[in-house]
Amino acid sequence: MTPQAEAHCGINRVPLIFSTAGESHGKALVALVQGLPAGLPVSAEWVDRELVRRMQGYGRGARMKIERDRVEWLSGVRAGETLGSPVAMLIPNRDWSNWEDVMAHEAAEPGELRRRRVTRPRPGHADLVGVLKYDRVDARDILERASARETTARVAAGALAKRLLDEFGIEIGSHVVSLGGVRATPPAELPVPLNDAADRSETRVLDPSVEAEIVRRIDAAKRAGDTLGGEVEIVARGVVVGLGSHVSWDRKLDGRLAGMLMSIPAVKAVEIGLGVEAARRPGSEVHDPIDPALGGVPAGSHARVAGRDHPPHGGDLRAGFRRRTNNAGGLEGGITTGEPLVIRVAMKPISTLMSPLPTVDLATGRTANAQSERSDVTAVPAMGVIAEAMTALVLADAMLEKFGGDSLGEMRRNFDGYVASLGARWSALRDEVEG
Ligand code: EPS
Repeated sequence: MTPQAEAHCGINRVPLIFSTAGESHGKALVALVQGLPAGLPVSAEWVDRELVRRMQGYGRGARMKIERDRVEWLSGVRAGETLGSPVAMLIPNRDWSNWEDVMAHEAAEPGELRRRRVTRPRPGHADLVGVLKYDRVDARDILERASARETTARVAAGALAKRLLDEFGIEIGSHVVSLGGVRATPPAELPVPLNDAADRSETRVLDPSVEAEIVRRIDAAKRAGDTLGGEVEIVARGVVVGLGSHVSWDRKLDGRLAGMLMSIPAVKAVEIGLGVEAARRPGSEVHDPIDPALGGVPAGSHARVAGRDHPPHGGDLRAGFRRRTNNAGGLEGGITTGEPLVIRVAMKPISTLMSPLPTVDLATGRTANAQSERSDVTAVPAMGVIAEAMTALVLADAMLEKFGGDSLGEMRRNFDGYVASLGARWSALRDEVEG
């Protein structure tokens, strides 16, 4: 839910709301998405493709061999199109059959729940703070929901947001820029579509020269019972100028993106454009000169999505008001510039260590080694897929905020009208210069 989702004069004015439910070893995960326009073509195949991408990556644990994440529609879709009503999706947990007794919703004997109790909280996980806050004796009551398994439902919701953005020529992709301390050097011009290239590698780096070293470090961390973090870059191309707003703090798109991305489990930092480096350089080396000589670029020319050769709409996303560089990462004043959005997200190493760190045993009060649950050595490649989903949800929300519409057709008319007006403004300026 976006910040402006709060009651507005008693009227719910939120464009896009999404929520998730489900425990890691519960029966299923659920994603609920409200606010999509009617008439958006959707398919389970489209959602499943994203779910499968989230399960990939070198360094994942045994759970990913058990699951075959697939979505089941519960509501809001008919004959392959959204109805404008809430879309509910279910993703069953195959592992549930191994956990039915431990995770039983009701227990004839409370003792049944004593199996697989977690009393030695893992430093870095929500275990200890969760049991203190929620007054539980078993940290399983916390970790089942804190588990990154929940991100499956986020990716399902994000897939619908991506589908909407795809209609407007927006392509969102990601690639790993560092893992386990090994830094990749991606090509200066990123491939289009980005994910076709990144998904070819099981580390999702766009630099073959470092792949073997990353794999070596993951293998070494596994042997040592350790875990690894890393950074991912998310790029959204084909975004029109003017999403988000400077008028109120809660409508600034950079704040909305950072908040949503920071909510991904284990994410500790988000950078936009130059990010932290911008703080170290003078303004003349940071801000992007605006250059009318660069002229206009047809909408959709950055994005060749869903196999389409032609953008689904005409016009100019930036109306010629282009920048020579993109240090701003596509955002000025909390508003999109029409240049690609470029965001980097940093993930700490997963907090379940097979060679565990010291902790307190909540049953005895004594020092003990933290509990080791089955987990991943690293999930940085998967985090990129999750970050794409979160970015898509923010952008879809911002598109709906600007262009509204109960149906996709109405939204498209509003969008086309805006893009045409940008183009007309640019043409009038050119006439002035030339005539
Ligand atoms: C995950 C499922 C989990 C973990 C991982 C992500 O499955 P299980 O706990 O059964 O092994 O592999 O969760 C965590 C990293 C965590 O810290 O909780 C998934 O589906 O992504």
